[in-house]
Amino acid sequence: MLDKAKSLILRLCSSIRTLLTKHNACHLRVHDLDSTTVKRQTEPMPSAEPDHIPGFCRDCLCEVTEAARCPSCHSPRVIRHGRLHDLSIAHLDCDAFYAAVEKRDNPDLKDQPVIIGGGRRGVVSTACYIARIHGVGSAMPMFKALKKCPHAVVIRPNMDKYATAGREVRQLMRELTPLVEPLSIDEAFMDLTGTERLHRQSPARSLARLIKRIEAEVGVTASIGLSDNKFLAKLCSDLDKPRGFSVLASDEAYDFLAPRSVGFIWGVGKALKGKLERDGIRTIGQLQKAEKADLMARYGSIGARLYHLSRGEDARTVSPHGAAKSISAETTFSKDIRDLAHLERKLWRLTEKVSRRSKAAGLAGETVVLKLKTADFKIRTRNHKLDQPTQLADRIFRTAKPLLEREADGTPYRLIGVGISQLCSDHLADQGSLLDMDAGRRADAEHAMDKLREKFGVTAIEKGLGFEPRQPQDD
Ligand code: DCP
Ligand code: MG
Repeated sequence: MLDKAKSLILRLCSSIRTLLTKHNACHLRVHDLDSTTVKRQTEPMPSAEPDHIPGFCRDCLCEVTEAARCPSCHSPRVIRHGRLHDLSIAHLDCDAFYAAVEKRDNPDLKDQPVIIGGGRRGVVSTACYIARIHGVGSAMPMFKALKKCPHAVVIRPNMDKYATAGREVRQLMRELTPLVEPLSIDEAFMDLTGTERLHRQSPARSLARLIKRIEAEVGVTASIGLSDNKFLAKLCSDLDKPRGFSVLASDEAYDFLAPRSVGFIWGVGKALKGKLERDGIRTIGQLQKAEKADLMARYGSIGARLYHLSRGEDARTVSPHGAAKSISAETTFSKDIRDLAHLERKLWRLTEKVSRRSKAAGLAGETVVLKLKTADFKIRTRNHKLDQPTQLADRIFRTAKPLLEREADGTPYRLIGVGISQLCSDHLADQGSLLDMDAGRRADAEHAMDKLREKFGVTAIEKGLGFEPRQPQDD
C-alpha cells in the first residue's frame, strides 16, 4: 500500500517536473540595442501557449500568465517561467557599463557607436551595443576596433564617474538585501532568499523593480540572471543582454548545459579550456558523462568542481565580502628606477587607483601590500597589517611608504605595485585612531576631494604627490 502511494507520488512529481521544464523553456527573450528600437526574439516561442505559467511584464510589472505580450501595456518584455517566483539567487551585470555612463551624460551619443578606451595601451575597455554590431569588443586593440567601426566616438575612461555609478547601483541592490556580493565595478550577486515578506513580492518581481529603479535613478541599464545558485545566475545574466532577464532553474540546467562548450563554465579560462580540449573534452555534456573520480584524478580539485558545475550544481553562498581577496594596482616602468622620491610618486598614483577601486566596490583592506620587481626580475613583497581596515589613499600610502623606504637602497626596480588584502565592507573602515589623532581630519579631506572629483573629474583636484605629469603607462 505504502509502495503504491510512493510510486504514485513519484509519478506525479515526474509529470510536474516535465510540465515545468516545458513551461520553463518558453520565457521570452527580447534584446534592446541601446536606444534603438530594434528588438528581436532569440528563441522561438512554442506554438501552443501553456496556461498558468507564472509571469509578469517587466515594464509595467503587471501579472501575465498566458500571453506573450503584456495585456495591460502591450510590452513584449514579458518574463515567464515555471519557477519564476521561487528562485532567489541573482546576478546583476550592467550593460556596456562605461559606455552607458557616457551616453547618459551626453545625450548626443545616444544613437552613436561609442568606444571607451585609449591610452598608450590602446585597447578597448568597452563598446556600446551599437559598436558591438560592427564587431568591436572589450580588450580589442583600438586600431582594430576603429577599422571595424571607423565612425565610432572614442572616449577616454573617466573612472571616478564609473565608480560613482557603480556605487549607486550597489546601493540600490543593498536596499533589497544585505546579501550583495560585488564581483566588479558593475556586477554583483544577490541572495534574495526570505525577502518576500519584507518586500511583499517575489525576488523576481523585486529584481524587475530594481532594474527599473537603476534605469530611472542611475541612468544605466542592467541585465539579470535568476536561478537557484551562483554559477547558473552568473551565466544567465549574460544570455539576454542588454536589458535582459533570464531564468534558469537547476533542474533544467543539465540539458541546457550539455551542448555548450566547456569554455561556457565560469572559471574555465583559455588555459584550462585548451587542456580539456587536448584531452578530448569539448562540451559540457562530455564532462557530465565523465566519472567524478576520473576528473579528480586528471585535474585535481578543479576536476571535482567541473563535475558539479557541468551538472549546474554550485553550493557556494552569496557572501557580501567574499568575492575579491585583494585590490591592487601595479605599473612597469619604461626605464628602471632607483630613486626613492621617484618611486614614491609612482606609489602615490597607484595608491590612488587602489583607493578608487576599493571605494567603488565598497570594500576596505586590513593589510597593505607593497610589491617591487628588481631589474633582474626578483619579486619583493612587503606587508603591513593595520589596526583597522582602510580604503583611503592617504592611509594606504602612509603605510606603504616606510615599506618602500626600506627597499629603496639603490636597487634598480622595473615594477612597483601596491594593494590591500583581507578585505571587508567599508562600513568597518577608517573609524579614526587614538594613535593618529590627525587621521580623522585627513579622512574628511580625502572624502571631500572625492566629492569634488565626482563633480569635476579626476584631474580637477590632485593631492601632493599626484602632480607628477601623467605617464602613459600609468593609464
Ligand atoms: N572593462 C575593461 N576592460 C575589459 C573588460 C571590462 O576596462 N577587458 C571595464 C569596462 C566595462 C566594465 O569594465 O564597461 C564592466 O565590464 P563588463 O565585462 O561587465 O562589460 P560591459 O559592462 O561593458 O558590457 P556587458 O554588457 O557585456 O556586461
Ligand atoms: Mg557589464
